Parts: sequence; C-alpha cells; structure tokens
Amino acid sequence: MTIFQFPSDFKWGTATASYQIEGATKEDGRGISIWDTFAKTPGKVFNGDNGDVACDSYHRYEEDIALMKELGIKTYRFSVAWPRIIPDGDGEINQKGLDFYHRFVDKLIENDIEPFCTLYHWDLPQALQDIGGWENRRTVDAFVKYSEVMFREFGGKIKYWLTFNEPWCIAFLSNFLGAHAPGNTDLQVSINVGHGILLAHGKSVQKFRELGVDGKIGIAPNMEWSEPYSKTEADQAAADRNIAWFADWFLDPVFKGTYPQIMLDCFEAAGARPEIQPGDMETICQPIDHIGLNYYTMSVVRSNPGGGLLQSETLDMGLVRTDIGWPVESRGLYEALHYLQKYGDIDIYITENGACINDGLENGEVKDFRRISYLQQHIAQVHRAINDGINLKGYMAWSMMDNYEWAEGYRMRFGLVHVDYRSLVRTPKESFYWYQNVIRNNWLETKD
Ligand code: GCO
Repeated sequence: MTIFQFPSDFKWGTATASYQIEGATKEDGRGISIWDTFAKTPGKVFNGDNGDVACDSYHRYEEDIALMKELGIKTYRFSVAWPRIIPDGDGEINQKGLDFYHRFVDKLIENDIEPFCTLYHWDLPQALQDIGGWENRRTVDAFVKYSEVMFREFGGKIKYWLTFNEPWCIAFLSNFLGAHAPGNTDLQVSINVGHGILLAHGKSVQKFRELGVDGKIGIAPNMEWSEPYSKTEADQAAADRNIAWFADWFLDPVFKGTYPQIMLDCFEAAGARPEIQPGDMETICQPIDHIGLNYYTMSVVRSNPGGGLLQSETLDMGLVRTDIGWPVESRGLYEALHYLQKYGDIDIYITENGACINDGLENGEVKDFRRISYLQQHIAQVHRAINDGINLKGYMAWSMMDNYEWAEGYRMRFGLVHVDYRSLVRTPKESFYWYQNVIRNNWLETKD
C-alpha cells in the first residue's frame, strides 16, 4: 500500500456549469442563450435533449450544497449564466438573477465551501449571437460590462475567478467543428471567435485590477495531451501542433502577447489568420493569477499530410476508454502540467477532470468502480506533479452530479452523484464515498 499525502491547504473540489445543471431557463427574467437555441435545433443534440429542466439545481441548490457538505469539498466551481444577469447580453441588469447567485454563494460560504466562479461557460446571450457573437467587438464590450457587474456585486465574497472555460471549445469545437453552439463550420470564424474571447478576457482582467477586486483571476483551457507515434521530426511536429491548438494558441497571447508561429503556419496553409487590430495583443497579455486546467484524455498522433487542418491522424493505441469513448491515460495529465511550466511558476488548479461512466442505479446504488479507478490514477499523477514542485493548488472533479452533457444530451454521465432525470432524485455513487474518503484523509491510498 502506498499513501500519497497532500498539502494541508490543498483545495479538493468539484465542478459544474450553469446550463448543464440549473434548468429554470424561463424563470426570473433569464434571457435566451445560444445553447437554448442550439439544443432546440433538430439534429444538433442527441435525442433533442435541452437544458430546460436539467438537474433543476436553480430550485434544488440547497439540496446540492448539502451533498457538497457531505462530500467534504473545500471548493466548488460553478458558472454564472450571463443571460440571468443581463438577459439580452448588453442591456438592463436583472436583479433577480443577481439575487439567485447571492443566495447560492451565501449558502456555499455558510457551509465553508469556497466559491470558484467561471464567468463564461458557453451560455452566450442569443441577442449577442444575433449581432455576430464573439466576432463582433460589441460582444467583447458587453462581456466586460457583465464581468464588471459581477466583480462589483461579488468581489471579495467570491475570491477565485475564471474568465473563460475552454477557449478551444468556444472557438474551434463550436465554430470550426460545428459540434457545439452556435454550430458554425468555418475556420476563419473560429479564429475570429478565439480572438474575440481573448480580447474579452484581457479587458475583463484589466477591469478586475482597476476595481481592485479582492481575489484572483485566470482562465481555464482544456488540454488534450498528445505524444508522437515515432521519433521522426514530422510526428513530433504533429504532436506539437495538436498540443498548441488547445493550449499555446490561447496561452501564448495571454502570457507573451503573440500567437504561436506553428499554428499561424497551420492556419495560413488553410487560408485563415487572426485579424489583429493595433493594441489587441497588449490588451490580451495581462498578468493573471492562475491557470485552470481541464484534462480528460491524451492521444498518440502521427503526421499525415492531407490529414485535415492539423495534417495529422490520431492512432488507436488500444487503451481502455470511458463510456464517451475517450482513452484513459493519466500520465497525460502529469505531462500537461509540466508543459504549462513554460508559462512560468504560476498557480494551477485542475478545474476539471473526470470520467464518463454510465453505470446506473441498481437496488438504490451506483457501483461506478471504473470512475473510482479513473480518479485514483489521475489524482496519483496530481500528487506526482506536486512532488515535482509544481504549484498545483487544487483539484476539482468533473462533475458534482450527472448533468446535461452538451451535444450528447443526458445519456453521458460524469457525476459523483447520480441524477434520475424523471424524479430529479439525487443518489451519491460509490465514487462519491471514495472521494469523500480521499478528502477526509487528505491522502490517496493505492493498493500496490
Ligand atoms: C468542459 C466541459 C464540461 C463537460 C465536460 C465533459 O468544460 O468540457 O466544460 O462542461 O461536460 O468536459 O465533456
């Protein structure tokens, strides 16, 4: 048996996002978001599922927080639905939306759970998409206004902030691959969108500093770690492109004020490039306090001229997969953490990590042992990274509970707590009790 002891101030947590859990999409003045529209567009989401009810956490948050308390988490990462705060994105402020998040955040604090707030986890007000979304600089300014409202209302109460969740998904998954709202399939649009959110990030960080908010702010990229199939230069370059697409494309501008050449070349070959106005890169490049890393899987790639945008292909290495089909390789998390060191010795939080395991209820229990095994392997790598001296401050499991898995609807389950979508009854899974033990002990125990 090996015991991996964690630092005493390590922040164990869980994560969710507004559209995935809240429901109540038509209540208390909430405006429409691009996910409401996308979910109701035939053929976009499995089974036509939408977030109208989801986990109904808008009404059941007290019950959810009681479960968090039982789990023992120190911190809870959630996102705010912009259309609840400013229904059309840029106009009137909706007091009822603010009131909801005040009640919610107060309840977390009352239970000694640190709120960790994401400002944008994909529910863009539809009215802003209608004027061009992130391609239009009015959307950028509207985001800064929305974030200012949030900083003024919640500054000091919420100490940990993230501007954007998974810029790669917002830009490329949603606007080049077309799999998420708004569903565009245009490389130039996706690059414009990426540039728009980077600008919004930079301006929002400037606002945060200007207001002297008592707290810390950063951004949460998702990284799929990639390794080359062989030692050839071509395969190495293919792996480098794969990593840079997720990470460097967004983090180089934030930390260095430039886009990475390797991706500029790649996009240029496909006829696309960022449209940069004077001052943009300086605005984007603001000192931040932490990086949130979302990590799920890794890939082995090789060069394949003619193989799509990245001129590469992903090989099936026969690894165990989760029920959503993603290969399990915890070492990728460790490598990704080391990779991020090129941006300096900055605080890092794992803001998402978890497994889609669809085991259901049997006799009132969910025996999701494959999720436990996934978490155990990944948390061991977290420990290894801390031992190497990486400034890793916390780990947030995705997800607190089963929820709306975007284009997959409700069929894919990532939760530590099972949700019956008919009765909305919550049932903690085996993994919940396993994680509860890890948190209580502040160590991870392995059998070998
Ligand atoms: C994410 C997503 C989550 C997903 C999770 C599993 O940030 O990718 O934000 O919302 O549900 O990653 O796919």
